[in-house]
Amino acid sequence: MIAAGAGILRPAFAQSVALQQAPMPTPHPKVATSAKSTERAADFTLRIAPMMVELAPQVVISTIGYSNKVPGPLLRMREGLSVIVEVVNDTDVPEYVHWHGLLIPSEVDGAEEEGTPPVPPHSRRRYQFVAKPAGSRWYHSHTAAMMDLHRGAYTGQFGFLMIDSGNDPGLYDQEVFLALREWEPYLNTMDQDEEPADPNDPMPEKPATPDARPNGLEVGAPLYSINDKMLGAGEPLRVQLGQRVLMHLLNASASQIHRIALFGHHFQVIALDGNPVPTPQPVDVIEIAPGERVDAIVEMNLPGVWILGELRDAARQSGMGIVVEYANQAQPRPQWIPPPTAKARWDYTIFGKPAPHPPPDQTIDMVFEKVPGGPHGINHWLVNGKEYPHDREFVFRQGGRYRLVFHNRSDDAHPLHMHRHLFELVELNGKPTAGIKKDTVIVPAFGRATVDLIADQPGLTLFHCHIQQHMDFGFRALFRYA
Ligand SMILES: [Cu+2]
Repeated sequence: MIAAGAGILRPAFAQSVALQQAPMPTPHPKVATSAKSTERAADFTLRIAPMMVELAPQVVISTIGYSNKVPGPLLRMREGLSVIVEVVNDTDVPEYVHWHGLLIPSEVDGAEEEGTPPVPPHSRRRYQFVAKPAGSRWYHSHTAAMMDLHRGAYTGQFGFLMIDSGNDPGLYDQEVFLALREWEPYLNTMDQDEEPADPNDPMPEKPATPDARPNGLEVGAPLYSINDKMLGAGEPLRVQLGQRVLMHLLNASASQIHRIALFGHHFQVIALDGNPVPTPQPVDVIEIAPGERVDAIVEMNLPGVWILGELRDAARQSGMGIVVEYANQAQPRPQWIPPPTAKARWDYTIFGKPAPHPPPDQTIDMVFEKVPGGPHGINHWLVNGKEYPHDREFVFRQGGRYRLVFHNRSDDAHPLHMHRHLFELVELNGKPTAGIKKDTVIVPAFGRATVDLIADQPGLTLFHCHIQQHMDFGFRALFRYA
């Protein structure tokens, strides 16, 4: 279990606990009788199968998960080593497991668009790759869901994947893994996670005349959890005064951006998407979009019983939170006190550094637009005026430096993800920055983000919005190498 209480790992024991969590390789007859007699045993096995999740007493949902755990087993591996993950698919449909944030070939990346073979129904497939780069990665289903809200990212098929470099300074007393999730999705016309637009936002991509067409159906959810428990239903995160707690936050949601706070405590953000930031900074609120990870250290210096939770009351009261309990506290009820609004804005650029970027070899503009309420009443999405696949429109030359300019001409924020590559933030809504390496970036409503990328991973490369419905309905593009 990686439920908060059970998942608290002291650094000295982290490795051994992780090994327990990651099942030992299981020999399978098929493998043993394979023509390749030299084939080595898998380092990890994941079994995709239907399962039940008890989110709270008498709140039990049915989903598909990995090895009967939500999140799936923690896969902890050493940077630079070759690993084999054997995936057994005990369902009736083909599946893909995507290794999010890893720099690995298209054949094993886990995306149909890139040509990765599926894990066939009631069969198995081995993914073998070299674990890199170090940091907080994750794995999840990359199957299209379309109108089926029981497939792909709507299921419990997600888990943490940590790549250790061996030079982790370990300046913390506890390490916890917190995955944010919603459950039982349904279609509605509300966009649940949208904060009202800040009038101070520059909105450089806002059109002169607003789109008057009615919005289509979005994916909402009635239930939320951190890992597999709703707020108050799981073990609290038990801490002691003066401890430094390293939190690995992951937004494993299919549809919602989340904002998280813990009254009276600061999150010292040390890494974004698993990559150390040039300027670690304390913040009161962490904003995290589907696909993103934030690593932060929290110094426990305000004894009490607190709620680490979503800023939106509706989401928090429907489960998005976890109790943080200091030792020896008599206080019975966990307290939620929202952070001061003025401090609640999230800005990636504060974690960067001022530095010039080398000029790119080529600048690629990508314009994103919404077609409200298309077929099935679902919004469709255009990249440069077209839906997927953009055949041969985006071509990298190996070794080239590319500047991608994301123009978001829609009223939603989108977490844009590039497979198999890291990019460096250059500018966000006109604010320059450098040194922040990510694989997923939120482009605010009517906003603009610019990133630089070195094309050093030959092979088909999928780019998409990490909101499952947006990806399924057009918000995707395939990059190829010349
Ligand atoms: Cu999107």
